[in-house]
Amino acid sequence: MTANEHDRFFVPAVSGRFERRLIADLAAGRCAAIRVPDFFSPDECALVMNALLKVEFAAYGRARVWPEVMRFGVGVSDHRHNGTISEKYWAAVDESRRAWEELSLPFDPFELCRTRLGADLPQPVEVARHDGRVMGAGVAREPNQGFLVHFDDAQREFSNGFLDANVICQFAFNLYLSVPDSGGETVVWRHRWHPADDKHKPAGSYGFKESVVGDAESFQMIPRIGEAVLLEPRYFHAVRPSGGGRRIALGFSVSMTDTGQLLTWG
Ligand SMILES: O=C(O)CCC(=O)C(=O)O
Ligand SMILES: [Fe+2]
Repeated sequence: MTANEHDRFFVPAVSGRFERRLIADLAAGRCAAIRVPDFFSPDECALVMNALLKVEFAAYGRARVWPEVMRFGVGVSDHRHNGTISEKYWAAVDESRRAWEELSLPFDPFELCRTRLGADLPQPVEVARHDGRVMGAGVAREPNQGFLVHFDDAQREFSNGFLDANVICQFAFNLYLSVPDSGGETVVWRHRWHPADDKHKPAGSYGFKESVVGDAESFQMIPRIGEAVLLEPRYFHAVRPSGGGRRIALGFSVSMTDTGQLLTWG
């Protein structure tokens, strides 16, 4: 296939909700992302954003994540040690849970995401467990300077038994609470990691040089406030730098198990 030919399965689907059929399409590779505008109402977004305006965000580890990305809450990616979850993660999860509770929101935004994400599914969407312990529910992420080209695949980053379930595939979930005036697009390339790609990866960085995607087909999504996106994170993807204004999204990973249940973790 040459670069200007189009794969009909490499498309973002758009819908009023996360239909069971579309989630199956994403898992099966019949689409590359699902976009649900107005997943949160403007009031719901404003409530969470106003609370987040009053707290300080912390940076992801700068050795691995540069340009700097800010976050409120904990992600397992900063607590990976030789392919396992380091013990410090669990204390950070407790701390993060407390910090979110201290916002005193009238609802738990991650729980609301899970409920709506699972509304058309036969099983509830739940937070994943690892060795019986409940993992983190997610983070508020602020990549104002963008995310480098990267892919996310826990089965490559962690050794077997990452979750207490038989995982079939993994998605990335984002709910946009604040978007910049310009920039901040999410770009997805029709290219999946190949061992030879590592020559485009500076040592220690989570990201690759853009040369890794070559002339692969791509699409971009301009985030809107209240929109939720579920994407296939094994496709290389990036976030472009923001041109003024904060770009803040609630984010977590989603794993589909062999019973079709969705489990979230961050
Ligand atoms: O913020 C976004 O749009 C995508 C961020 C990302 O890299 C991910 O969710 O895996
Ligand atoms: Fe990602």
